[in-house]
Amino acid sequence: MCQSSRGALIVIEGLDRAGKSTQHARLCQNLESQGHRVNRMRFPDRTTSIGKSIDAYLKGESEQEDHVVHLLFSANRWEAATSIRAAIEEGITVVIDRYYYSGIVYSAAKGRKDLSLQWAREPEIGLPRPDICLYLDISTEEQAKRGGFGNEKYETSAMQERVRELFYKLQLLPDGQDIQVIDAGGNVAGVEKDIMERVEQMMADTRLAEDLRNILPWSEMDHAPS
Ligand code: FDM
Ligand code: MG
Repeated sequence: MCQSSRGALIVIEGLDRAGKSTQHARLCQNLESQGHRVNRMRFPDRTTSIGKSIDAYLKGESEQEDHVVHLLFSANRWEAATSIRAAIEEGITVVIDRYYYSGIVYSAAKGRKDLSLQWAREPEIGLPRPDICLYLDISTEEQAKRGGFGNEKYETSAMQERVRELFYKLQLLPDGQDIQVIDAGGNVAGVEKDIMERVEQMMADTRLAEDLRNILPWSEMDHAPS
């Protein structure tokens, strides 16, 4: 099924409780059972020293200025960028749970004038650009039904509401051309099938014959609202 020798870069995004971890695991298994070599990743990667600072911040164990923590999240992707590219060049498909989309919207959701979506996106420019971003969409009601949030920094309904709005806004900006919205309100098997179909479609796409792209400034992207 894979049309080219390089691997694909696939991102799963969404609000907390959308089922990202479950679908991430299933997608990886499904790709492996089709014969793909797969690297599983997630951001933040809490195992590195930058990741440990992020972890302490999210757990409320340390304070960070908003721009500083934003740049730590970005640096946490940059420290993985070389290995992502190397894997993909080697023919391995990299499947990531959260990426720069979360990076942009969660920071901008703090609502600071000096931390806009645009500002938040700048440090991401030059990172490997996903071939597809599957955005797992659930309603506020469904999110509430799935049980309470945890105790981490951003797990409040006010923050989730702003994050939801900004994920929608991002879909209307040039990044939207990389995003496919998945209705994640249904049962796990149905969502899994929807995701697989879109990934197979993307892999059949000739884009995979080209080299992996980089994240570009908005001004250099086609504006194609999805
Ligand atoms: N998050 C995640 C960010 O604020 N910026 C980022 O760049 C990334 C990758 O961290 F609230 C937020 C999103 C979430 C929190 O993520 C921890 P996990 O997936 O729950 O570990
Ligand atoms: Mg979480």
